[in-house]
Amino acid sequence: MMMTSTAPHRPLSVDDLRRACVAARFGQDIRYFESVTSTNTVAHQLAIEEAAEGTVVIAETQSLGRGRLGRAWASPAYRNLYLSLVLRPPIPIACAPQVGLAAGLAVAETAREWAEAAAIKWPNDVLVRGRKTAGILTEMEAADAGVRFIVLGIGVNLNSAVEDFPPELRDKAISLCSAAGAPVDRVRFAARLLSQLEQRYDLFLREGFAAIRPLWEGLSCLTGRYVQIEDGGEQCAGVVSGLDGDGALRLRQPGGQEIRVVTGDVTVIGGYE
Ligand code: BT5
Repeated sequence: MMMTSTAPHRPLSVDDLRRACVAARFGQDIRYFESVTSTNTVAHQLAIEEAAEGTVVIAETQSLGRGRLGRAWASPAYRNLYLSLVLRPPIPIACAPQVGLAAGLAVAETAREWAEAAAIKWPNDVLVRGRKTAGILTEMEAADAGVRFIVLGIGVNLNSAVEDFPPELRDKAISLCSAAGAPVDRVRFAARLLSQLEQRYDLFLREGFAAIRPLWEGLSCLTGRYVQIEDGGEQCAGVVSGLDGDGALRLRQPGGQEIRVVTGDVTVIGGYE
């Protein structure tokens, strides 16, 4: 049964989610809201007020859900997951993007439990058949040379029907429900996601990005593809050869030389077929 936009609004049972997270660090403290501007804004404020690592903010909808560079994140109510997590990794600032990559791995791994075709698009989108099902926004607060805290914002389209998205996203976005052909239990998904995030974050802290990298590359949908990258008005193109040791994307340019890309938006030339 496919859900449509006329399906009844059913709030997420936060008590069930708390019970599912009882033995874990992530989700020990869950703050649940009907509506916020952005779960990242709420989590950022909590982090400033010394909220513990693993504190989670979840909202049923966001009036100002955001992506990178001030872009908007469409947040239809009661269908999906809009979640932010407070992290306090004892790492230098330069390693902060690796936390986002480790989180992207966890989101993709969780999504694959519902839709096997889910894959990661660098830096940390999750796509199913070339359409975006999840996005991650990593916002960091620095203290001297280190990280004071990171707010990891994760949006996952779980039960949105095509018509729940704004028109300009209808051929670019997809929910796991549409991909898998069955509604997704939001509490079960959120509990699995928090558990997987904790596992991959702990692996990263214990063994470094070297332990995340091969797992991440195994789920990448870009390796071997010809891509164009746009970063603040600058462009480059080449065939993706993989991830560098620090999480930068490696590109082989038409002339043969390899370059590293640290930030930017990737477009696959010729699509994903
Ligand atoms: C991202 O940015 O993909 C990061 C999105 C993070 C959203 C979460 S929700 C919980 C937390 N609170 C927040 O306020 N944010 C985080 P970026 O790579 O810049 O991609 C943004 C682009 O994705 C937009 O410009 C649209 O093209 C597309 N988009 C917007 N909403 C979408 C949706 N629901 N599903 C798929 N694509 C979407």
